[in-house]
Amino acid sequence: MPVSPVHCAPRRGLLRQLVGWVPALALAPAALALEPPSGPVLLSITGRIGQPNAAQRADFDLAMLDALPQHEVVTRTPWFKTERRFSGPLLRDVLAAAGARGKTLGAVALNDYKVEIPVEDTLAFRVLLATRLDGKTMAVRDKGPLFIVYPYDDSADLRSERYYNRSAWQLRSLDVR
Ligand SMILES: Nc1nc2c(c(=O)[nH]1)N[C@H]1C(S)=C(S)[C@@H](COP(=O)(O)O)O[C@H]1N2
Ligand SMILES: [Mo]
Repeated sequence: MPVSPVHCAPRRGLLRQLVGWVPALALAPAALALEPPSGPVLLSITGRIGQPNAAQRADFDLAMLDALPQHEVVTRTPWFKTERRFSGPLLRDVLAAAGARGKTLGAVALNDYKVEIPVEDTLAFRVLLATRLDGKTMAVRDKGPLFIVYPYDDSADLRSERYYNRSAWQLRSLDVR
């Protein structure tokens, strides 16, 4: 029996939703809706997010990032002569707080540097959304206030242009796609 397109339409919509969701890395949404920031917004997450706290986006101030579990990555980098200690939340936890569901992050920095970061990276590695360098917040002139840092000293693979390119300093926004 032929199925009319009218009958197919809603089913195709559902299927498209499932096809979109299942292979995408589903990051567990936070249990509660994200509170709005009270201080200056350092990071805006747009795109496929389930926990917005503003129109079409999840904004984070420093206090919100500090409220997430804190991690440290002590590593050499291409940017500094010596090993340095970066700290802040894991990028995966920031994405989870925004209820992000996607495969790719379109990162944009304050200097308009743009790069695409696979969400998979955030699950495979301890990718930090660094808020501090050696315990101190970073000024814009010191590549702050937010710096995406991979644990470069963990593997030779991470010490490559591929991952250095994805290490956006002066990060301002992430678009979840
Ligand atoms: N905000 C910002 N982040 C950035 C860049 C940039 O120009 N701006 N350059 C990227 C590239 S291409 C590399 S290899 C590394 C090192 O860049 P640098 O040599 O400009 O420090 O940082 C990455 N992160
Ligand atoms: Mo680069």
